[in-house]
Amino acid sequence: MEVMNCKHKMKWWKDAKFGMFIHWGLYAVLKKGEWVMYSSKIPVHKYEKLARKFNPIKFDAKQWVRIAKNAGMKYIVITAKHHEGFAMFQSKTSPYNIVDATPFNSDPLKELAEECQKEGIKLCFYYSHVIDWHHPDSLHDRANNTWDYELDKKDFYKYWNGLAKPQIKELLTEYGPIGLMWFDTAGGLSKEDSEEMVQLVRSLQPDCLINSRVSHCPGMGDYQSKGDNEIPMLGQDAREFETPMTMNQSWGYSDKDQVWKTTASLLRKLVNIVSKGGNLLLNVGPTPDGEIPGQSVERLAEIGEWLDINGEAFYGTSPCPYPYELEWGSITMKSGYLYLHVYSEYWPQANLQLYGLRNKILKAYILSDPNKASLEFIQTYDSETNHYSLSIEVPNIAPDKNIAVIALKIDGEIDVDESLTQQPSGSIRLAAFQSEIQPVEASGEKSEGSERRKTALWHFKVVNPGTFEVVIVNFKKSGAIWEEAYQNPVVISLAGKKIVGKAREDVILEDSPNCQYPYREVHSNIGELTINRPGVYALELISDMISPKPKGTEIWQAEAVKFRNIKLMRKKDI
Ligand code: H79
Repeated sequence: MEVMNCKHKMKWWKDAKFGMFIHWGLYAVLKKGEWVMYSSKIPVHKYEKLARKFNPIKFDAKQWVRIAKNAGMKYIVITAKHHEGFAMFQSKTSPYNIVDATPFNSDPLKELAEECQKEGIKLCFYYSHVIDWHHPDSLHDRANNTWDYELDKKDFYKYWNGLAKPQIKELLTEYGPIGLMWFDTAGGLSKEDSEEMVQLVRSLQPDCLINSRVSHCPGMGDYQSKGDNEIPMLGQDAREFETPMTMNQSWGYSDKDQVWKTTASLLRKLVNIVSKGGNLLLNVGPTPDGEIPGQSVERLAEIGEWLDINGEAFYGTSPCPYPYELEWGSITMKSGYLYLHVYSEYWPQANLQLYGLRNKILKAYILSDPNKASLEFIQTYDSETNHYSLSIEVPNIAPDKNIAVIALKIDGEIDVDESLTQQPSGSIRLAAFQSEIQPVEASGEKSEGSERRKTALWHFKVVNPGTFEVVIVNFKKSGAIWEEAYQNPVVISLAGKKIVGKAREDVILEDSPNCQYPYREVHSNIGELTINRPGVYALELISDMISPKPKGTEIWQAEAVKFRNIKLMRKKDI
């Protein structure tokens, strides 16, 4: 019963796919993002004075909700209280709130609640339940206000019972039905206290969802919040997930930060996340006047235009049925349909090829074509290699400047070859999390002084043999030192051959659909390997950078360099 109930209440969120995150608080006045109080160690008595300057007369709930709705977003998560401790709602628990402490003298969350209700958008609240730099007793495991308060004088439960819990109660009783409570940075919170918070939310609004960041203990809440700006690999998460993401590099309004992702880049990330079974919670940071920045509004409108045309391949879809990411884009599906989202830069000259689809195709067409004109296609099967192949004839020019969707009407339930298979272009992608990991000794290779050194093993199917360039893909955090991560050469063995190479920063991708600030995608060319005939092969990697799956949520983005996958790029015939 409990399980069914749980599935049912997740449905709106599962189908929604796309939500708006809003970071708005007193910090907007200083225009330096939401961490400014901490980074500049601003004393409480001084920071409190910002409230007198906070008068967002241009705030218009109707307009905000319209911007979200036109973008194709189905829910809004707004910061009711961020780490600064200021309540952006009328709170009886503390006068440090937007109604009692500012000249604005009005409750924006009330207005948003009414407008969202009218427009069919789910309103959700972010609440910083552990970090609170204003309250003398809040206690986090690392980010505390130590310039005003002494850590050893703190009585955490004074904060927990005196502010956090009562404010949660206000938020869940005064604003109608709330879709989701979004918690953040639970560092140091005990399992019992996290569970108490979960129970409190459940007791007040049983249908309200809770994100996993309510606790640092793995598996809590209703779905997995990925790390800030983290996009997982296809199949990596056993639970439903959501990526919170910025459009520039900041959450709260910042006048300095003008590093905006393009609409094309945002759309690729959106489709990529949805094809992996996740949701995107895309952030805007309104100005101190109460306006969503124009750069955000423009991009959101363009995303909305794309979704107006291609929404069928997006809302209510299931993730890609393959165990590997496609090189030309992403796949989503619905009963009876497979949708191929082809990024315009990978639009093929004549034919789009897909391996491993066993279903008979009844019709192929471009989703944006109002006539749904049929595209020609050929399906083949090679019994010797047990290999299915599909080739679709497509127009020479991509029918969409961002992402063109090819709809495939299929016969029966989706049925694909789920083995790791080489892709039609010849390349092979092996994701870090898909490998079997062993201590290095097991492979007979001597450890070279690094405790972290491990062996990873993959098995995969090769259809077109040849000579391959071996590339290791990593994400590197801005400011990280590469050599500290890769202290030793990597060793790769395949088909009886072995290469030993130093992983270097050979190619840095400025814009990857999987990676963004504060990380960049780095490719390292290790060397060449030849595979002589089709078949199933094993590849073994020995490296310092192989780690078992991370537990819990990576809010702090602790890893300087993350090993992501190995790519074998087919260069020539044998
Ligand atoms: O609300 C947004 C962030 O403020 C919050 N999560 C998203 C959704 C968040 N809380 N903690 N963190 C993010 C990680 C903090 C990283 C930090 Fe820093 C590194 C804090 C201090 C050093 C970044 C760099 C912020 C200040 C300097």
